[in-house]
Amino acid sequence: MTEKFLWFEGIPFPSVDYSPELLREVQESFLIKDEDVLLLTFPKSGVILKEEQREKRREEEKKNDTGRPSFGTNWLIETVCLIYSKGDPKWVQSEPIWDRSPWVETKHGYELLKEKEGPRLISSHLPIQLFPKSFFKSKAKVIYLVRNPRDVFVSGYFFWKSAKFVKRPQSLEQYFEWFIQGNVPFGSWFDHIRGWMSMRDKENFLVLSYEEMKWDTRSTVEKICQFLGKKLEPEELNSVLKNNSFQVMKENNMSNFSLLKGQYLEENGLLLRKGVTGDWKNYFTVAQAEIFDKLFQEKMADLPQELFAWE
Ligand code: PPS
Repeated sequence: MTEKFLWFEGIPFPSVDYSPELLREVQESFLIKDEDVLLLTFPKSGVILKEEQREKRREEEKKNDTGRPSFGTNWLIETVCLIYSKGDPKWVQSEPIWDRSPWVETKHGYELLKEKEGPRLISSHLPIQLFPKSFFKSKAKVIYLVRNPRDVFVSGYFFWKSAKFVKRPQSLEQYFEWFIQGNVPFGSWFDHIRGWMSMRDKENFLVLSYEEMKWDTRSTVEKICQFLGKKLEPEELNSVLKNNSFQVMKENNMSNFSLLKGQYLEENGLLLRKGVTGDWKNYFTVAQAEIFDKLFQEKMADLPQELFAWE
């Protein structure tokens, strides 16, 4: 394992399963088909939260303080797989998550996807400028998931420091510097979001958030079903909700990254760490919170602020 980054077009990538040649080939030659479904995120991410949704959330929290699950890339993949299997968990329990919805930018995923027949689920952390060019002429549906970047930062710190295929942060302070400079895997969170948000008004583009999913999982799954044109019976929907929960997914070896321990991850490496929103408050200093707020204002001021209503 090489604990460093692979730099491509000014962006740091993991050093294992990625190469400059492949990243270029994916961008120039990979063919996205109209029937594909693309699940896109900045790593460790989790929408658009309107006032009525916030109100609903407050009511929900009053009723139910049970720590319902919150959304990350892999939660989205698991959820879509369960929607495709109508809530039957056999598929998610028998095939690794990275084979069910392969990462197009990895060697493993790229090879698998080239061979896959029919409508494909495709995952990616690529920023928009490196995404396969064929997508921009296709009708493929995209679900783009966002999460409070402060929580993305904390989640990323704990994950990457246990990973054997990236330059590992030595401290939270160091990772904070890297994060605000965009020197973390897949680059700047701000640039990633700004790039992909330019697509937000297209009808084949659905923006969701980790926060929305946590506060109203059922409605969010229903929204995904509607977007994908999938109809679930009530008991099928209940089974999706049961099997995509934090606890069930944490115990599913096909989804919890335990298969990566040893070669790629330290024994203490966890994909499903806490699964909550607002954990950043346990880690940011007052000074860091101020620096982050200022940077957020500078970088995102021209985007509609209701896109980022996660507090
Ligand atoms: S990756 O490796 O970048 O693709 O990671 P990603 O899946 O985007 O993000 C990992 C965070 O998502 C949380 N997660 C979940 N939360 C709730 N429920 C479920 N089912 C779930 N699956 C993944 C995971 O716990 C990570 O967040 P933190 O804050 O670290 O717990």
